[in-house]
Amino acid sequence: MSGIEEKLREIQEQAAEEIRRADGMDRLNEIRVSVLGKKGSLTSVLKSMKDVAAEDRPKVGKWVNDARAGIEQLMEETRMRIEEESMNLRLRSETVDVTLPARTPRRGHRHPNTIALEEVERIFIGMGYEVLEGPEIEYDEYNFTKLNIPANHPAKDEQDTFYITDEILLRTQTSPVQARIMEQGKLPIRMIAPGRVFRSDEVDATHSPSFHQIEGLVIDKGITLADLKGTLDVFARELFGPDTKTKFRPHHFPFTEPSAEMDVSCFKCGGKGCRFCKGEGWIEILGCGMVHPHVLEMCGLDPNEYGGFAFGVGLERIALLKYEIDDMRLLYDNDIRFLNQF
Ligand code: 2U9
Repeated sequence: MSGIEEKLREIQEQAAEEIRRADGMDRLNEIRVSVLGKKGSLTSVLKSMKDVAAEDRPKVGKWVNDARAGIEQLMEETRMRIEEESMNLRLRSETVDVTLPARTPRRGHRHPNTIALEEVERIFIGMGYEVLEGPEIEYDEYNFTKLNIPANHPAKDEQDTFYITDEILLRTQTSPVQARIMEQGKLPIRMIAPGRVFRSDEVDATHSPSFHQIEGLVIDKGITLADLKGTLDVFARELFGPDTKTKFRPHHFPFTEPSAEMDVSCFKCGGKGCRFCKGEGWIEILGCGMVHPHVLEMCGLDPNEYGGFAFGVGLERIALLKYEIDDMRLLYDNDIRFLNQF
């Protein structure tokens, strides 16, 4: 009997020593199995109870239970110690120093086309215009017919494009947006329509099969050529500086009558003539005119009651001029060294 008591003390002492030295939960579980498991040292003592005299069993049983309770308590305390230590370790290693300066993200910036577009939009919004958009894939009817360019008209040749079917094409101008707005019949109209347009052109320094236009349209009662000139004069001064002068040269467009092209005095030399304006003193900027009565009719308006003016400007042309870029292809190359400059 005293042999059992001795054995139990030994098991308890050895277990306690091992538990104290345990450095993690895995080791602690190993000890648990080796002492309290099915083939564990304490369990084998329990199994040998059958050899103990019946009158001694309660006492021996109590020793075994006490030893077991002692080991279990020590294990529980150790488990808590290990978990606390590993939590402290994690807290220390995962500390975030909130006083460190943040990593600065690489900022992108606006493309010269976008800068120019937003500048033009700002000017017209300031004069009470709406900015409206429409589909890039259009009906031939809206892109050409309603704009006074019937089948076989020579202007259709100049504006050759990509046809999807006989009736559906990639728009060659943003004018169909205005035609659609006129048809809705909500008057007066004061709008600009920016967007991508397409032409069957070869790529060179001044041409691309896809470029952008900004067209404008004003429709109301009593609109005159003076309104057109005054509006575009303000636009030119806002865009190129307060000393900018404008010049209107007669021109022809199928959708306006009369029509004109507008030049601005060279903002480099002030009109004296320099390399930038090729010695002219003037730079061609846009086309414009009074909306053709036939176009008004085809878009559902009575030309005796309503009239207005329209204009169209190439966005890339504005960007090239304003930022003194000499090749349109640079705008589409996506070379970050080029784009970073604006
Ligand atoms: C409607 C009626 C009239 C839009 C206009 C121009 C003159 C023009 C060109 C400038 C250079 C296009 O980008 S470019 O190639 N545009 O000269 N556009 S008047 O006239 C309209 C539009 C819609 C219903």
